[in-house]
Order: sequence, then structure tokens, then C-alpha cells
Amino acid sequence: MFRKICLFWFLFFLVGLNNVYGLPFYESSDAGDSLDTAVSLVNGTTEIHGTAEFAGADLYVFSWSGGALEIKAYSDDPQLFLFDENGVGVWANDDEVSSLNARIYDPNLDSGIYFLGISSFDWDPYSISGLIFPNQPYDQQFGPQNQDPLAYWDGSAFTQDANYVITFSAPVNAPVPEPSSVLLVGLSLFLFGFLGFKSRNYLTINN
Ligand SMILES: [Ca+2]
Ligand SMILES: [Ca+2]
Ligand SMILES: [Ca+2]
Repeated sequence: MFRKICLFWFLFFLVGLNNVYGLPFYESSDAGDSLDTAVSLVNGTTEIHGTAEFAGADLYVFSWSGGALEIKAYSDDPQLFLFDENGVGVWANDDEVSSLNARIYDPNLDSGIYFLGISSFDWDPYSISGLIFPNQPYDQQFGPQNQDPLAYWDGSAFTQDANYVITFSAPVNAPVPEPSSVLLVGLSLFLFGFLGFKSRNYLTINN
């Protein structure tokens, strides 16, 4: 019995050492630009690969369990926009201080459902009250300037279709365990079964 308890805690410790396993997500057909047509990310997404169309935006929806989150976009001149579950603005950024790539960082983003929009400069989200986020200075991260939900996109388009990569500092949606964790769980179940079999045989032989 003591051996089984030691083995359990050893395996539990090993599984606990493993971080969650991240996954790339590929935009298959053009993601929508409205709350109704946003594309749901799969569990454990840590990267999105897609294309920002000329005068177009892509919108993705995901759940977040709460805590620090950094989202970065790499492309010709991408912009990132984060909205809450009702489509109300949360954060936006056009350029990092050192590049035309975009970065949103929140040290303690509330748990919940979020929409993430990406477009090339300078195609921006609007609510019925107007432009949701300020435009300039470009290298600043902005909160919203009105509290109405996303209604449409408009602005000026300067670049053609551009491929992008978006990265998340932690997996979004429900995290999935690493394959090594799955193997360890499988191994532990096997060993428990084996030890159980042995102890039953021991009891049978001694009765
Ligand atoms: Ca697209
Ligand atoms: Ca930019
Ligand atoms: Ca803009």
C-alpha cells in the first residue's frame, strides 16, 4: 500500500510539472468581421495563422480563464482589437513602440468570453457612437472611447491582403494537457492496475 501511495504522488508530481500544450489555429476560409460571424478558436490555441484581406477584418472568439495575457500580431502593419463578450471595446493597439506589429497586454484580464479582431492599418472598428478606439498615437494601447458594441468596420486601406500570425502568451479556451501528461496518466493507470493484480494474487495465494 505504501508503495502505491508513493507511486501515486510521484506520478502526480510529474504530471503537475508539465505545462499545458499549445496549438496553432489556421483560418480556413475568411473569418467573419461581425460578432455573429466570428470564428471560434479551438481549445488550447496559442497561435493563429490567417490572412487580413484588403479593407477587411478577421474576428475570433475565445474564452479566457483570467490573469495576465499578451497578444501579439505579426504582419505588414497589423492592428489588434479586443472586445468583451458583448462586443464592447476592451483594448486596442496598432504599433509596438519599436515596430509596426501590434501588441495588447493586460496584466490581469478578467475571465470571460472575448472577441479578438485583426485588420491591416487603418481599417478600424466602429459602434453606433463612432470610432470605438482612438487612432493615435499609433504606438499606444488604448481602452475604448465609447461603450457601444462593435457594429461595423471602416477607414482607409493601404495594404493588400497580408498574411499574419497572432500569438497568445498562454493557451486560450480550455487548456489541453501535453501529450507527455497523457502518457503519464496512462502509465499510472497501467501501474495501478498491475499492482492491484499483484496484491489480489498475493491475497489469493495466502488464503
Ligand atoms: Ca481573413
Ligand atoms: Ca500596426
Ligand atoms: Ca487605426
